[in-house]
Amino acid sequence: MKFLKVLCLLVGLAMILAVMGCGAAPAAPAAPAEEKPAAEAPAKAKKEYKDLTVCYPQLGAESDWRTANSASLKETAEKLGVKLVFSDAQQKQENQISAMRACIQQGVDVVALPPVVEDGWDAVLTEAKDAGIPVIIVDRSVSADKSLYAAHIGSDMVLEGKKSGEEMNKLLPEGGKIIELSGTTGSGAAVGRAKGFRETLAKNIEILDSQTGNFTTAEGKPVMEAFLKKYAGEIDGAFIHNDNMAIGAVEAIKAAGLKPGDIKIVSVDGTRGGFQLMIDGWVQADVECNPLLGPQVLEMALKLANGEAVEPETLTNETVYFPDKAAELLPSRQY
Ligand code: GYE
Repeated sequence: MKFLKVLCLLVGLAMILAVMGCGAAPAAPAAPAEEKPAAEAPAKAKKEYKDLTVCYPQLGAESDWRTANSASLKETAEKLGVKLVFSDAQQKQENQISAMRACIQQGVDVVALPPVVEDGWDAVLTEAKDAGIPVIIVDRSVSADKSLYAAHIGSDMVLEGKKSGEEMNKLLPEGGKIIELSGTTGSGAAVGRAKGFRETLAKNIEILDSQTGNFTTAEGKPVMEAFLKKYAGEIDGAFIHNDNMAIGAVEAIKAAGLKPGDIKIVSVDGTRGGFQLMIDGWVQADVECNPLLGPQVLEMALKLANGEAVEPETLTNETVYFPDKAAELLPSRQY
């Protein structure tokens, strides 16, 4: 049976070839490509920045960090001549997913995704992979399997949390009670910072409460107000996951009649706003988180578009800033 099928196929093929041969233009010379040795075949042209379309479905505009991050991508793309497909998901994962799907449909070369939360990316990452579009995870992490994306570029959020814990220990050497104003629930930044913080926090420091302020000044303020009411006179320190929430929290602390230093604050990002809070005495340590990722992301995007190998994990080098140098450094801060 099998033999018969194969035979039929071969006969069919022979007939097709015969018909093609008869129909061909009589004097047509054999295609030159056929005679060329394989080595001389023209190599596929390497893409340059000007040929590159990169999708950046930004997660939102919740903070000064985010504004600086968006600006870094846009400015770098403009400078290099890369076409950037930019959108703002307003901190909603479903918006980011739709934006990414539109980019896949459009056939962009690379997607660079700053994920608002860690979970729930498997489906769309698989769609990108099936479409042959490499994805760079930028800034926060995802929980999806590493085979679904090409690389991650961003900060070590757990390390930032650890540094924050160490600073809190130094600020409260006798121990004390603190509250945590956390970032967006389920985001790699909030999860990592909370984890690292708890790993280094001294045993004599108690975390009274932890609530999210969604990384915004507007939401940080009422959360701090509620803490101040609930734990009146009890709060020695505050770990605040970003400078924008710290700005809101300080407004609440001021309104409650407290003075700079009454509540020791460790914040994260190192934005100009955070530096100003240090200058004014409200924040005692600001753990740097660098948003200026545009150059690294677009350099990697070009490599990926050309099928080159890239580092699977690129972590940003970061420091901790203190009030003593804040006034001197503020003018040179880029965000
Ligand atoms: O710390 C915060 C922003 O994911 C590292 O998101 C980022 C964080 C940053 O809203 O300000």
